[in-house]
Amino acid sequence: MLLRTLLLICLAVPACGTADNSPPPIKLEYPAGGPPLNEHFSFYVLNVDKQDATLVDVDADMPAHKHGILTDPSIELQEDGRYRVDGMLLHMPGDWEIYLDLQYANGAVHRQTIPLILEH
Ligand SMILES: [Cu+2]
Repeated sequence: MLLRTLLLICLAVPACGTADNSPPPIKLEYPAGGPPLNEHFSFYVLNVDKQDATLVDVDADMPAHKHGILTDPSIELQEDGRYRVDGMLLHMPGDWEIYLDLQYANGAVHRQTIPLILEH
């Protein structure tokens, strides 16, 4: 919930993130038109490299329904520093959470949760 609050604040304040030396936040680049319903798709994860981290796993759940996804997405680092995630499949509409597991230089893995509402 704290992360969601911070994201909303950052969206509302144009200069957010420039007042200190913190790296730019992780961003997701979905296909044009947004993530499709019940179709395999790929997306990109941006700014992982700017945090001196490595993307080691991607997963997703619908917490309200207590279930996850039916695929095991693969991750590929691109030459431009973005990560391409293939094999994502969100099989029903509603409130999803995308999970990004980032490993930092000290070996610690931290999970970032990105909310996603999939329309009918
Ligand atoms: Cu569900």
